[in-house]
Amino acid sequence: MKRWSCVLCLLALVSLALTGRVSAQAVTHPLDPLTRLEHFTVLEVLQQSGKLADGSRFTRLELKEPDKAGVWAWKPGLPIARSAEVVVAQGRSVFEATVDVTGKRLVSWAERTGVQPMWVESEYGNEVVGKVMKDPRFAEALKRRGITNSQFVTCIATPPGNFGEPKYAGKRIGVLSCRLRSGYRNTWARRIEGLSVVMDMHAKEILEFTDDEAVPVPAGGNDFDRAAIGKLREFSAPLEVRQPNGPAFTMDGHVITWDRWRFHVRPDSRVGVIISTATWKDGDRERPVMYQGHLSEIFVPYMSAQKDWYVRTFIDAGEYSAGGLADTLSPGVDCPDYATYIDSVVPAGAGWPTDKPSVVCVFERTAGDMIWRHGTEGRPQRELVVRMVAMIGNYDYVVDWRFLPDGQIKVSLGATGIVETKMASARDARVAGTNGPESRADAYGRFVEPNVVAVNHDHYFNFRLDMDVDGATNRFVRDEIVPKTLPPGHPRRSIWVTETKAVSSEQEAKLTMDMHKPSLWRVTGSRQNHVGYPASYQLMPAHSIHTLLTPDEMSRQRAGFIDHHLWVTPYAADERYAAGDYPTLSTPGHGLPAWTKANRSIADTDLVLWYTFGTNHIPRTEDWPVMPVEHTGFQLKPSGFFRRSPGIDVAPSEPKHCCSSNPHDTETSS
Ligand SMILES: [Cu+2]
Repeated sequence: MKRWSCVLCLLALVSLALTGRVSAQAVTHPLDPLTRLEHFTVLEVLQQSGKLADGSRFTRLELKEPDKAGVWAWKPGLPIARSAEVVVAQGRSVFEATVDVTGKRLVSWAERTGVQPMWVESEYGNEVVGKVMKDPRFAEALKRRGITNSQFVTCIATPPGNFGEPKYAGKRIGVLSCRLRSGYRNTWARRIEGLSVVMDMHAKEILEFTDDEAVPVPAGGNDFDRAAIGKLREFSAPLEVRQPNGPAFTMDGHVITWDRWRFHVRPDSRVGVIISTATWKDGDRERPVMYQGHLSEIFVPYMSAQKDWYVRTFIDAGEYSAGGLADTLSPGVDCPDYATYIDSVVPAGAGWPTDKPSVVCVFERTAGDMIWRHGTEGRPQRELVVRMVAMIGNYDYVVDWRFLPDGQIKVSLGATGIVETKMASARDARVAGTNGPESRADAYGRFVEPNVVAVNHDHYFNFRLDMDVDGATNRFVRDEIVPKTLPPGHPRRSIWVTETKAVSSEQEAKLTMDMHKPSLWRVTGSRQNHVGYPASYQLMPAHSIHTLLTPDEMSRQRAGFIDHHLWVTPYAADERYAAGDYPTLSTPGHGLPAWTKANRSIADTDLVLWYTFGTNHIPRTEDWPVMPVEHTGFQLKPSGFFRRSPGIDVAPSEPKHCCSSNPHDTETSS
């Protein structure tokens, strides 16, 4: 029996090595994503229940996670019960359903009132968009801009947020965004500017049509593909990272084991990728660190007051991820060519399972750094990366979960893609010698071309971190770093000391970084280390910002999670998205602000950290026409979790090309 299972293991490994790909075909863990077959089972159950109507739109069809305690207790070989959570929009109504996939039956079907479903792909080009494009006012607007053929124009409808205008209350409002597509691949700098059209996506009516200033579309030429760039510069020698014996991690279904780490990876249509049951093997014990971690929400408000621009306050993950937040990754571009890929299945608008290949890649890397060194002793750094890239309109977000041999988990978030640009009017245009050194538009963005302004904006990200440090019962503590003055006569006047404070309620745990009042944020478990400290993990922020939008700004209220860098809540299975389940055209206060109103206790319980970080993006000419990846992020760092430096026993690497510092010496050294 044992021998057979080993043979199967080997076959699985060989097939992984040959294909470098994991597809959701077999269920081997309770958190595995729904397979294509299971997806069909859900559709069949819903169809047979008679709940579906013509034109039902699916905005979610995913695994409904089993009970958390059951997942921790689960062992290979034990039965796995499968369920699905489904959100279906029918006309103006939203229904939430739970389907028992194993038992093939509908468990629940309930209408969720007062919310709007996620924007689905078919709405971008909804027939009301076609209606606008056939409207004589549209032809006139194009004509004013010197465009005689609307065939060369592409328009989409997107949700404009919610600014509390009573006439739009409860309506499914879309605003038009058009670009000239003739001649160039990159149409982002070819916006039809000054045209503001509001549409009712359900009634298929044009509610408002304003054509302000007819700003000409720039002649173009912002392509960045190889053909457009011309001669490419090459480095004089190749640089390769190779893994001739394959990766040092194993993938058993969706469970990855690497070094001391073991965790589960699951693609998810809304948040891209979910890391679950992360444990560290400490001797014979598998010590839990984190039950689950994932991106929870994104908020990108633009800083232009102009009529067709102020609506740009995107709550991206919750508004736009219906087709799957994660984009397909390209080997050699998005991930090293030796990476392993994970495929996903996402529901198309009509619910049909759609394969989305290679949405997550897993690979090891080394950048020539060290885990530690002293004198001639040291150990090479190496890390395991789980990557997904979300492409949302013009922007691409690279989300890396990085596992290190010293017990750290780092999350890097890289923003790249194309900055959103506004076509500058004649008054605004930066034409040398005509408008002086500063133009009116400079306050709202930076010129990247004489007629093109890249508009200022923020990027905020919220991550949900369900920490389980040595088990589910945890405590959140702050180590405040406070100055201490010393008594008269002491040669030193002051030092600083730490004061550790347990934080016991949700209100107390709404924290904002302040360089003048620094503190460490830690989650402690019930286990004590050899010197009596509770084993803990620290959430360590990196660079971030705090919002400058005023509290009465409705877009800020709709993305209320940006009010604090950190929120801590008691675990609740249905609290997953920082701006609430339905941020599309939402009213203020959903998600974290609503949940924490009850001021629940977070003392000695199962707790969840919600970390918000962000950047003010003042675009540079170097961000144009395509932006080099800008990284930010955070880390989860062991603190008192290990009795000594956890990277101490990593084996040193054997130098392969010893002692040759001169490239001309290679002959003698090899
Ligand atoms: Cu940006």
